[in-house]
Amino acid sequence: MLKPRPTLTRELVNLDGLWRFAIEDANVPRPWTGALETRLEAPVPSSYNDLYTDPEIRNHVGWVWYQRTVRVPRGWAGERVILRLDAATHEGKVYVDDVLVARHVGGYTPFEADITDHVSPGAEFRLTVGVSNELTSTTIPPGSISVTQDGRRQQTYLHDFYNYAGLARSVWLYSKPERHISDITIVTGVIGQTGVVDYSVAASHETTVRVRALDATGCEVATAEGSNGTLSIEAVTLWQPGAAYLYDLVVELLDGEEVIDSYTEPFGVRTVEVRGTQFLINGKPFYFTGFGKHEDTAVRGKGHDNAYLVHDFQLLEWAGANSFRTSHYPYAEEVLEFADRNGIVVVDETAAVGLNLGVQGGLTGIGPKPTFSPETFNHETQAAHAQHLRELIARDKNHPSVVMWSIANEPASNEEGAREYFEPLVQLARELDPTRPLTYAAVMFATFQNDKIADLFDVLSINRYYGWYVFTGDLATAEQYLEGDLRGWVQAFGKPIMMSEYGADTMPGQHSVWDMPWSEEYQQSYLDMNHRVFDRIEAFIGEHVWNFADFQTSNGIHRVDGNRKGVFTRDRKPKSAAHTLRARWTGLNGSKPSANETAIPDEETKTRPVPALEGAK
Ligand code: GCB
Repeated sequence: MLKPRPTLTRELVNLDGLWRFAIEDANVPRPWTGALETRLEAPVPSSYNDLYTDPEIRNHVGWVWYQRTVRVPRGWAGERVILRLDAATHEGKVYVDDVLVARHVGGYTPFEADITDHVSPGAEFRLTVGVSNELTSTTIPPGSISVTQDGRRQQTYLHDFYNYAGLARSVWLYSKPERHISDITIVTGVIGQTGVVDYSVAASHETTVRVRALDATGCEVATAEGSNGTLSIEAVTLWQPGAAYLYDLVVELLDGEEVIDSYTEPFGVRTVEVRGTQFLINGKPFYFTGFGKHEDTAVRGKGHDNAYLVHDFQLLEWAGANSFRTSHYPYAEEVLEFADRNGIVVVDETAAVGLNLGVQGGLTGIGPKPTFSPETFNHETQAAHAQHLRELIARDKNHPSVVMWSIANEPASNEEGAREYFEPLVQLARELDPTRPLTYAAVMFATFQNDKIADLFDVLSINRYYGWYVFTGDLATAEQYLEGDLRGWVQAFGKPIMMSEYGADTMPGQHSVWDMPWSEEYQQSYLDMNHRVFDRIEAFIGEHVWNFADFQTSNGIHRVDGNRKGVFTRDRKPKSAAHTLRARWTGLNGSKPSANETAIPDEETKTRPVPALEGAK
């Protein structure tokens, strides 16, 4: 799906700003038919949850309504007029005056409506958007809704981060010609010094397609005709981690010599490959350093904010991080474009977090019901998951920064039914994008002995909290178990392995000379312990600390105003651990620390179950 951009033939109006806002009111059954009766306004983009002091709004489960008037530019006669919402979390309904023009399920991917037949150039219309925050057993991510004794609806879910909702990304109105480009796919390769750029263009009508590749200075370096083809760029400058270089693909639809539509898609020339136990970018082994992140800031929740975008990337660079995972949902497109321009590598994840009833069983990992069954997560859930995968890949396929898809976070990959659930999704992802490796982040209960899906994937991504949730405060024992665990995976599957989560909650200002959980020193020692183990494992390809910054969660006795595993506070102040990481990562400079195999534990350490997890399926 093309991001709206102003071009020679397309114009773009940004609809961000303050919109009228109200939560659904049973007395106003059709709020889109007139002016929304409210004294509230909500900023777009922003989650709405933390804006107001009224708990009824924060705790509301169901639809909320946004409204504004929009004037269609008078010069758009004869053009198609399109409304584009970058996201409506988790479901959106869009009305132009009284007419429903779009409905979309899935909170983190864009959708559009062609509203040409409902509006007139030069005239205003009433734009009303309904957004629902409901999560059920057939949504991704999943959740469930219950009713309290006094009749209030309550939302619960199986993921840690707060269920922020609303219009957290931009809304656009744009024009495009009647005969237009509808999609572009770019896949790059390298032969010697030559960049090989396979492109394919989808268009609304059959007509001549011309493509031109421009280098970063705007000079034409290759050109071709036809809706599919290959461009060769001599003496190509590669897109490299830490050294981004972008070309532009200018795609034109022609009628004779007349350009009837034009669209420019930036791209980078790079290759990605898993070979043996290595992850190669441009044929060179790549070692991931960085974080699992969240889109999360005070007041605006998941609202996209360019100031935080720029600052977060500054902090990534400061810490020597070369990558991050979009845990646990697709991030705003601005984030990926910024990663493209700044040479930061991205593991791009779907919103499939919480497909695991085992987490309700606490550390036993035995949930009240099986995760995959007709009554729990079933074919309908899987169909929703497939749709999320399609929309993610359709949106992000041309970003050079994206080097791998993560299909899910911590699914119950150890339970019966996991293989039947995931195998078709893996197949779908490979059909949609044969070029990028696939992974999923494995939960603690999924071990190399009981996991049922790891062989389907290219990279093993492991979430582990030895020294935090288990062996709390005992880093010596944690170290042995971690090492046994990682070596077990490597031996069982022979694939590259990375740590997709490891971390310890930390209160800034809490200090101790002992191994005291929650202290800044403990977070540092915990990370050091993990790093010692990583550096002893040959097949190890990367480390993503959980989390970049503290973030808001649902209420719970494990959380103090949110999850405090951030290496930075929620307002981006470094905890001591930030300096620990900076010292290590700036020293590594993107390459793997030399493996030190001397401390291989005996066979027994690999297979000994973690006492706290004993009984886990
Ligand atoms: C996990 C989850 C992540 C949580 C984290 C934690 O395994 O993937 O979403 O926030 O643990 O801190 O408990």
